[in-house]
Amino acid sequence: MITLYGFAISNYYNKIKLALMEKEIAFIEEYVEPGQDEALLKMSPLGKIPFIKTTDGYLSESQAILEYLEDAFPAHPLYPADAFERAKCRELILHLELNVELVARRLAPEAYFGKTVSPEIKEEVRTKLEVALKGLPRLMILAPYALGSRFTAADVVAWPHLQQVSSTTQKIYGKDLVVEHIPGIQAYIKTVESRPYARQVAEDRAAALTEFFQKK
Ligand SMILES: N[C@@H](CCC(=O)N[C@@H](CS)C(=O)NCC(=O)O)C(=O)O
Repeated sequence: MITLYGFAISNYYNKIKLALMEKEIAFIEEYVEPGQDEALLKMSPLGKIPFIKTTDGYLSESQAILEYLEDAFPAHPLYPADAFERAKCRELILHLELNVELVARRLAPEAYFGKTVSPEIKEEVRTKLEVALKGLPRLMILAPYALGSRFTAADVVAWPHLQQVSSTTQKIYGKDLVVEHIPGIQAYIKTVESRPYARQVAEDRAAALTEFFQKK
């Protein structure tokens, strides 16, 4: 049995939760906030979430986790069988995480945590994000899924991250840069959410977000 640690407002947590569900792997969730507590650092070296517990030990970094799940539980594959298609799947995932999600994440302190991000950083992020988002339609097929007719690991990553970036850019720039630069993205999000497991993850996220903003 896998234990998934973290919380449901995290897009990285929801990436792994959706992968576990789509692959029909038995798991339990344990609520953990990121931090620098010694006990936490033994399980997740930088104190980040998500991380998982397996029969062999703890594992952090969502992409390492996703690929571990694919290797250890080959049923219900999330990666294409063909080597080049698998590489295209990884290419899109890297682009989404390195050039889009991580760039937009610099706005999170102001968007979600009541802090201020300087106008210079907002401008720099906007320029980088627009270049990265304009590249996505060159990689995403969106017919109906990210890479074509099959639901793959690329969807497990694109769905939570693009929603997060949409929400962040609406809060900081007053407009959704994802919708602006990726034609068809709203229909795509709806298609993913027509899948029962994605719907479940979305419902859990909405409940966690309500609780998070009530606490603030
Ligand atoms: N590269 C990491 C990113 C995970 C991440 O940034 N998680 C956030 C929550 S969404 C976190 O733990 N932040 C606390 C921190 O950065 O110290 C992964 O793919 O798992």
